[in-house]
Amino acid sequence: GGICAVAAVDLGATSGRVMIGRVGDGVLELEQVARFPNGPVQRADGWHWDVEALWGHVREGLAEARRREPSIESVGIDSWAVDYGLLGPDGLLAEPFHYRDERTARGVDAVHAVVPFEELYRRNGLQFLPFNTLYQYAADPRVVDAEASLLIPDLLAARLTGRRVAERTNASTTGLLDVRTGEWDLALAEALGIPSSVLPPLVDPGETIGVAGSGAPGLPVVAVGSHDTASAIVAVPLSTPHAAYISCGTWGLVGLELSAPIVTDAARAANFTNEGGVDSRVRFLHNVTGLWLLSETVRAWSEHDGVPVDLPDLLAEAATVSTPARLFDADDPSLAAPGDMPARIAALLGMPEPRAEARAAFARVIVESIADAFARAVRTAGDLAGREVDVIHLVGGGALNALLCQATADRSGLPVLAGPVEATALGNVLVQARALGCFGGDASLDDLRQRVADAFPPRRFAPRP
Ligand code: LFR
Repeated sequence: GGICAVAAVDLGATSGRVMIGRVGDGVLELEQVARFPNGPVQRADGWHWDVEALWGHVREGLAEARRREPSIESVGIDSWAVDYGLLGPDGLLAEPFHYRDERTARGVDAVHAVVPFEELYRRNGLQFLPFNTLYQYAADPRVVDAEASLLIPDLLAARLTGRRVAERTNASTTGLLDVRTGEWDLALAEALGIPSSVLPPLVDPGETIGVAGSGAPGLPVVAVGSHDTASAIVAVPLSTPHAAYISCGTWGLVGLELSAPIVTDAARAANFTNEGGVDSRVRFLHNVTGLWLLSETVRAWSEHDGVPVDLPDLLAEAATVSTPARLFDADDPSLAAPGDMPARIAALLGMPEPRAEARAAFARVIVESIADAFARAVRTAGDLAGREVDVIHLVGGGALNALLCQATADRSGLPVLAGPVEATALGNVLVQARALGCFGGDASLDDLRQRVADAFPPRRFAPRP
């Protein structure tokens, strides 16, 4: 058969990229066309995303992708979750906030005063994260003036196509979807003072959102798992029915794929979430603070030194020091906001900030602390779901970090199968390709994952005693 080509836009919290995906018989390939930095930008009223810059990069990336591969048939967009842009008649009412902006704390109190967390959890099935969209709305007076609120991938899709929709996997992270029906919980929205008119019609991965005008003229925009984690889980080459996954980038999303949500008291107490997956699967997982701890630490040291500190070099050196005796809780809320990361970690460890010669040992403590939190979350997921987990698949940028993969195997006592690194972009590509009919007939998630396993055999880390 022939080869299908699609374009995937994948925006992460620290970088974004545009890729060409090629899919056919025995073929699954990515070609990176553009890669650009992303991150929080500080404005007078707090941390924001520079969505205009992102939009510029996306447009240029798509144009370049089509120059290189004129047969591209569609485009799919994914990004981090929860953040939104409010739209009025002339476009954005304001620059979108970054979920790490502290204003959300006010929203938490306001929401819980109306609907206690226990009840929220029963309704939306989400772990408590202070930046879940419903808390952000409660801290954002402009939501009542908006015509619509669109999550980041939907915002870009609307710029391309003119259509305002809410892709369902990402919508599940707002806190306003009913965990049982997957539909907007309009009664909850009303109780919280969020006009139902701002909540756009829901679409599922695989549906065509519309055809792009300027930006990518004539190209259909296909909904994918527009929550980056939903796309990543599509491309986890799950090797056993009892496999756990860790999607490790800025965050480490640790959990299981289920066919029905778990909203028990125990799941709530363990702060496990039931996010919506592609093909109506449930992403039962816990957010562990992931590579953010390393990237923010390296950023602080680079600023301090006035020259960039190289992360791969640092990790290579960290691998040579002995396993630290003391760890910190990677989930500690004090580590969420940008800035000052080495100082905050040192405070948790009850020690002074490391001098230059102790940086590798400090990086080792960070890696081991992340691995420890990963291992605990895998255990908890298995306990809550009544599954004997037998292997961990670690995908995303973290799969490049051999020290982290080995430490996760050692601390969990389970084999870690690392890769693919570009799981999110692959999941995006595969869902588009399936929608285009490139697989001739219907392909199940198992079929898609088999293609990933064939094209990107994972690297195995066996647990050491
Ligand atoms: C990962 C991710 C997580 C979400 C966090 C904030 O990139 O999408 O799944 O909890 O970012 O949106």
